[in-house]
Amino acid sequence: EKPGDQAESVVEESRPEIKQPPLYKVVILNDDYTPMEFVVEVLEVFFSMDREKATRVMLHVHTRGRGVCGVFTRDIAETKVAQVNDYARDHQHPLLCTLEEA
Ligand code: TYC
Repeated sequence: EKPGDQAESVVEESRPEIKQPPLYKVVILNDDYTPMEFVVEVLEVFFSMDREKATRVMLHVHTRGRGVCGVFTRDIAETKVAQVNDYARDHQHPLLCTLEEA
């Protein structure tokens, strides 16, 4: 063994690992009682939608029963769901948000 052989034998091209974290959809559900205006406000405040998009998503949920508010990593999705559900409860509205694998 020549000097340097051992060190050389363990040198490998390092391939940067690109690990994509699993993503989760935050889904908002329709109900008969939550005011449309409240849902629009929730979409604006918690999902940074402008009024036009928030209104479109709210009407989609109203007519189709459910709709995607956004796609996030697990921690962010869980936080959004908790924030929306807490905010709705605080205002005595039955609005519900859930999390789903993307
Ligand atoms: N269906 C409700 C109403 O008629 C409005 C609504 C829309 C409620 C979307 C929840 O996620 C929802 N007032």
